[in-house]
Amino acid sequence: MILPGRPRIPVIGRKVILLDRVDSTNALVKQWALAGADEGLTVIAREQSAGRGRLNRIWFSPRESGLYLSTLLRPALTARESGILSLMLSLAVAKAIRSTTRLRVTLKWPNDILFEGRKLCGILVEGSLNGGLLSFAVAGIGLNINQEIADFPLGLRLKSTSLRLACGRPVDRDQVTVALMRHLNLLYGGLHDAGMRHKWVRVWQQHCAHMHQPVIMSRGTEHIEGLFRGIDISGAALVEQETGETLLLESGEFSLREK
Ligand code: BT5
Repeated sequence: MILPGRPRIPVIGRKVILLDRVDSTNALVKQWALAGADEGLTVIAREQSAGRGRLNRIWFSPRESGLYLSTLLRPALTARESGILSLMLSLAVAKAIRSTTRLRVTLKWPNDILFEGRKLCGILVEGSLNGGLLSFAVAGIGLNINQEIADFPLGLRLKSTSLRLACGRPVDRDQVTVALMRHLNLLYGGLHDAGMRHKWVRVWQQHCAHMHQPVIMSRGTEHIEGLFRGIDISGAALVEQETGETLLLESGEFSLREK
């Protein structure tokens, strides 16, 4: 039986473009999205010269040793619901890592994948809105695969890792990529299934590196302190303040509070 909203054929990766070098796979997919490209278009590059994170930060993207992938999604979501995409991508990456290497990663809100507290993968979802609805989203994944510690710039060495460092052996990038596409498709098929989304929230929270820990959230110039109590069904963070009131934060920066 095919459930409503579940694609019969895999959507993500219907068309895959492999590039030797590009400035940013997200930037390129965004250009094609604006030109009307179909959902599922996926770009993978061996190297990025201007890989980007959130807020114009840089994603260090050396040749061959990482996976730099962006895919075009055109889900029927409102702006408010679009945070579910980061959540879905994080779970797909965690599952792909688990199935290919047996490693158990942890998740940091909103978009980081960690191993033993070090960043292994970053996710960047860039959406385009049309009247409060998402007209498309570019889902970018940067996963460190075969870097050695000396391959990272000094400023990243203490806080980054790769699958190779975590497993103690080189890891096959193609195998991880294939597993990732499979898990992305499986999860994307459940995007409009409320039961699935609740399950994703539960699984995300089980993998969360900082459940019930004191955190400081920054939103613009505002700083909000409280206990991290999990996420809602749109991926927004629930932060319980000292007053007992729980705030819902859809975006923002986040750090763990020193104890
Ligand atoms: C992210 O941003 O973590 C999202 C990164 C998304 C990268 C992918 S690669 C494919 C696609 N195309 C793109 O151009 N981008 C996406 P953010 O949460 O803002 O974190 C950025 C921060 O992570 C930087 O300021 C560094 O501190 C750190 N960082 C940069 N490169 C890293 C790396 N390779 N490994 C670990 N940490 C890194």
